Amino acid sequence: MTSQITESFLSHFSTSPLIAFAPGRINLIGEHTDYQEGFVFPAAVEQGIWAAIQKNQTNVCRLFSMDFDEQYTFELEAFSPKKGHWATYVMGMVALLKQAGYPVVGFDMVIGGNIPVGSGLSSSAALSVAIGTGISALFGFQIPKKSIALYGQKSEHLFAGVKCGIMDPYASAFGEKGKALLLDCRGNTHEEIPAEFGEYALVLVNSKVKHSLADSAYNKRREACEESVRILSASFPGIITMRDIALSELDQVEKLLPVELFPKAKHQITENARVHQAGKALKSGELQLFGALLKASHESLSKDYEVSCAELDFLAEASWEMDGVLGSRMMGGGFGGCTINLVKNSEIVHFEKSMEQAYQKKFGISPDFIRVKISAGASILE
Ligand code: GAF
Repeated sequence: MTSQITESFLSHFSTSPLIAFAPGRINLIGEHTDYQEGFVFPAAVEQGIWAAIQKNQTNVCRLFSMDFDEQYTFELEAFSPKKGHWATYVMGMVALLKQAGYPVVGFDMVIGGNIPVGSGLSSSAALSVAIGTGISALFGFQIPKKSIALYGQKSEHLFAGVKCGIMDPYASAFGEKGKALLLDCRGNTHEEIPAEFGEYALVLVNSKVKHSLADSAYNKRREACEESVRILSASFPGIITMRDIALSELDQVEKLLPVELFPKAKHQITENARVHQAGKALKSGELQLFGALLKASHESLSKDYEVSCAELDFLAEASWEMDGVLGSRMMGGGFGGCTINLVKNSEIVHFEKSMEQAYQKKFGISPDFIRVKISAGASILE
């Protein structure tokens, strides 16, 4: 991919670029908890976004997207990022960097990647992190990784309209080969835990669906949590987010919240507990327990948090029934995208064949399978 990006850059701009790479991410467990300052357990993957970049001695940014085969140019003195266009991610990052006082001047950029579209591996976060990493290196800004992740999150809020948490850009920026990041989304610090699964491996099944309500439902879940915190703070003084409620307080929470809010709060409280249990299980090699936690997470996301869909439920449930599968759950924001499955190496071929047949029969869609390799975070390629 690196050589294709370089070639494309040379053919469009005829100078030698610097190349930044930022990976997509998976999430082992801890879903929809990041925006409530909770705990998540993501890791970077080998697929990602490449951004080739070079100064152009003007006040204009000239962009080319290999995926869209499209050019886009904007003036640094007057530009307005608009929702829904790939160039918005570049303009969004530039706008935030300029606002923070970084003296960005004109550059040329070619963007390309190999993250399957709609797979839920978070190509948009990888895109922002690749752009931020590239700009930082090109102009010698030395922007800390955490700031790049935070700008990526803010850009998504402001210009894509999704009130996402920090997990995706953080994992893209901080990923480590062979390690998952147990991330505390209050203060944004992490512990690296070796992602060793012995005779098992992680396989993603891409449902190839993305239901249209995803973005608005995502923001609504966030609002429901904020409403619960407002109600609960009368009885739990000092709480800031759902992360401040312990598992042992669940019964009390049930008495205080209206019936429509309690299941959402329950997911937050139990999912944070599951992340810690999963971290311990992975450290001690208790893979059966780890798999059981994946299943419990899916059930909670589907029944209580209501962010799954028929396709994801079908894939997870079919997986639970199969020999050689320790666990399975929907991954990411939901309403489509992938399930993540822990499958015995010797059973992967059988697993993929059976899932393909069953899913095709039920939904008329042939799913994609991605065997995941946990890889390093963003970098400048030599
Ligand atoms: C999306 C968001 F971008 C993340 O911040 C996170 O909330 C995730 O959905 C759900 O865990 O990927």
